[in-house]
Amino acid sequence: MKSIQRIPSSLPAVLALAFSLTGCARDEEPGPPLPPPEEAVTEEEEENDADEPETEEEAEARDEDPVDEEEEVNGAVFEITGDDNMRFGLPTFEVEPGQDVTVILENIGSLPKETMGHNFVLLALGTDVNAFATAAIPHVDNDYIPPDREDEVIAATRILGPGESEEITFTAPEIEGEYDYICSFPGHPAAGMVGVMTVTRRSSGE
Ligand SMILES: [Cu+2]
Repeated sequence: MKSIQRIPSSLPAVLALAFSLTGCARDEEPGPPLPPPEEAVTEEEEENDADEPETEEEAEARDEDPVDEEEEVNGAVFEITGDDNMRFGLPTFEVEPGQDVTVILENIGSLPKETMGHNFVLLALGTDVNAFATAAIPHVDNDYIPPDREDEVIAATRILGPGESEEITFTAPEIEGEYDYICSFPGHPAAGMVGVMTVTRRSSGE
């Protein structure tokens, strides 16, 4: 029998040679030329600074002005997501009495509408959320709004499937308070797909 010698007995010598070569290379190579590290400076910051200075008038108008000015009240937009975890992306928001409010609901989930659809249903003050949610269960054909309780709905979207969105506009109630909103898809309110819209007069100083 012949034994086959696979490993050169000179392995240590090879390693030593490699090592010494590396050492040589390190010492003698000048290294690749580095690209100039400049260039990445943004120009946006400067423009912001230019816009920044606020006139005294503007500052005063913002800080003071305790009087209710209708013009300031209008035009609030809220983007609310719904997801496969049965959560609203915006669990609370605040509006002023009589304000024009736009809500854009977007279903950012991927599960099918039939099993994980979402809507946004804003309920009148004092609505029994659990009772409403229970009553909604059989009404898939009405976007899970119980027809006999539509008077308890201030505003609502339809049920949205994945990737769908809907924008609704309504006038905030005149009465201050905390208004519940829910996704009335069966099981979702109980799972936590609820939120609160607070109606309050922000500008009342004290
Ligand atoms: Cu839902």
